[in-house]
Amino acid sequence: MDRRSLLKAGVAGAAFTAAPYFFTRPSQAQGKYKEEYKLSTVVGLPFPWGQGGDIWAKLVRERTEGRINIKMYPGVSLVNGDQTREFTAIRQGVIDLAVGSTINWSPQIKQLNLFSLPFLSQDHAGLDALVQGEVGKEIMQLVEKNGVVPLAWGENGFREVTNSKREIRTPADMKGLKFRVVGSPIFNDTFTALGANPTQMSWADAQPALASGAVEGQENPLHIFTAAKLHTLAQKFVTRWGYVADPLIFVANKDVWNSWSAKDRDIVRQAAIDAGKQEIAIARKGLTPDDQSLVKEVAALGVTVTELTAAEKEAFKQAVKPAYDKWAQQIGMDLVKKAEAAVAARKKA
Ligand code: X2X
Repeated sequence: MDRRSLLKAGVAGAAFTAAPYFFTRPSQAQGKYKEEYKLSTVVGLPFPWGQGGDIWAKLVRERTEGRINIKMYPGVSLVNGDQTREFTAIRQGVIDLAVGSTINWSPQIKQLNLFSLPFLSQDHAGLDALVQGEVGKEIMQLVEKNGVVPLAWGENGFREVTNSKREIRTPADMKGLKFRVVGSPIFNDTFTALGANPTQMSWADAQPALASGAVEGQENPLHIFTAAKLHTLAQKFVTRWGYVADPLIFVANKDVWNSWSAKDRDIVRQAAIDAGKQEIAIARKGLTPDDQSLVKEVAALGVTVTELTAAEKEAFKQAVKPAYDKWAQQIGMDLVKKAEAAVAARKKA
């Protein structure tokens, strides 16, 4: 073959192999599986959240007999630690699968701020009433409408306020304290309403900022407190105000989802549901009325743990009302009213 015919054959070959790409895109074609699927989480194995991701990956590997191989990428490393970009990256296919917090995806889906309305969900029964009822269904539909396939619920947990300076028992105790808050502006508004001084930053940046004293406090579930050893980052005071609980959502990128057989989709969905249930149980361990072992564990670290009376909680609730009302409007009053009614009608344990 001379050069010219070689070239022709090459071009023809390229055109032939490229053709299916234009029609179906290899990553979307059913039956074409990747060697590895990337699963994003913010925190890893020592945390209930990371365990949820790990359980999901293991169940899928077992039940698909290795057809679907999931690798976990904690620290939101696929988006360089910027958790507020995670949802967009899932939609775009940079991330195949994720177990993500409603807080981190709320910049893209404003209704997810519902769970960050201060003092809305109140207790585990209230949170269950939200996610397992009409409200949860509507939220899942919104995730789907935003281009990502929702599969199951998990839970990060009730976010307790901690700091290095003093015991917090009243809103006045928060005055002037510098807090790291998560990446949704509702947290700025809530902490500002309490007279505190909030700064938004990623979880990755939060830890050095606490260590250096650049910020004095933060809010996160107690499992995050112990697993991240926040007492070693000067956090000596914890107040259990239970103002916000962030659910987690197990999701898949749409093209990845469509590339799997119906049978494998069923397996992945059911595995997410099973992993989510297990993860929620892990996230609540030591924080239920009959088992307060995690609270004791935190106290045993030399940390002052403050429990609030109903009246003391009410004072915080009143103080944050401007932030609640402002964000209720942004989220949509229909959804907020539904959520308030669901919580009010909850079955108390
Ligand atoms: O950044 C946080 O505080 C964390 C880990 O709880 C979330 O990702 C919402």
